[in-house]
Amino acid sequence: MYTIDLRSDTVTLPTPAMLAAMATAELGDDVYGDDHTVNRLEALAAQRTGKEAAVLVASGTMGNLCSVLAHCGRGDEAIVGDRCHIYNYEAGGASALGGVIYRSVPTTADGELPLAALAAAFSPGYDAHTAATRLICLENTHNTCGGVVVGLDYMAAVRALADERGVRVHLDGARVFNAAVALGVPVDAITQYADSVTFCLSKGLSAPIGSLVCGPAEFIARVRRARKMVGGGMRQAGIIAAAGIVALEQTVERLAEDHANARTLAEGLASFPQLEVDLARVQTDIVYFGLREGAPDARAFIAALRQHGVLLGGAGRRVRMVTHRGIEARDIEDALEAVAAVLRDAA
Ligand code: TLP
Repeated sequence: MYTIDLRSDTVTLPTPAMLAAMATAELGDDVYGDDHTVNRLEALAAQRTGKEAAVLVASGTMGNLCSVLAHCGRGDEAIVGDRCHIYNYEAGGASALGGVIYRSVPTTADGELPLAALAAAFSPGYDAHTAATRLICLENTHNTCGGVVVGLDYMAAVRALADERGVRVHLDGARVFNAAVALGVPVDAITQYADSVTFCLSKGLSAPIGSLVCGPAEFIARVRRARKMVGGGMRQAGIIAAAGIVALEQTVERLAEDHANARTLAEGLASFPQLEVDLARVQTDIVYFGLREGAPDARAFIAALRQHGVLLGGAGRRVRMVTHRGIEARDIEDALEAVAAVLRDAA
């Protein structure tokens, strides 16, 4: 039985062009700044995101951690959305390692932190009781809101608020290229509103490992120090960077196929009365859906679909399917047939 792996776009394998580039990459010791392939990738990432500099890190989590550590000192506050990845799924890194306080504000279904809630979350700054607010973290696309694209007008409004209050904006752009493709804009049209951005090479862009943090040069120097502190100074990292360059040069436009497949998948899922799909929020490669009464709970649903060779994630009564380069239109049809069979058996 062949497997249709819809757990995440992180399961993508490197393309043949990536493997070829890795095999012939010019390498050096990157901690000395000698790996020209890493240097080329960092320059390309900075250029694409419209930032002065960039640094390669092992993962999105490491990129966000080092960014927050570079923006905030011990006892400083970072405002985060209550549904964001940094706050929920990164092991509280900046609190644990940097003494940074996360102040969470509610997240709308569109992945936004309401401006009034953001403004109210700032500490007054003049009071000896309060920690100083230094940073706002946004996420685009917003994963747990369904991979929704956070709009440019909203990003601009947050930028304006941050400037008015003298704080920085960090964008968790793990899937910011999905947002750019969905909006039909170059990625710097989004990243221009953030001081710093982390994006991932190892999700829909199909590279095996790696994320980039991009921002002002003096900030990136602090990120490099934080990266070293958490053990992320890599040596002949050009092996990874070579695949990353191919990812940026060859796989960005392809994300539109993942979005189209996700849409077909979501529309198919929406035809089952036992499933609850918010089609308006299926905008990129992620499809979250609810399991209504009459459907099994997530654990049973996931186990039953596994018997049909379909893998997905989720908990409680909410599950997630993600499309990616390993998924073709035919796989979507087969996955929908498997879902139909599982729901029939459960009835
Ligand atoms: N997300 C993973 C899981 O951790 C949930 C996934 O499969 O979606 N920011 C966002 C918005 C993310 O979705 C992720 C990964 C990260 C950061 C962390 O990236 P990695 O896994 O490279 O540390």
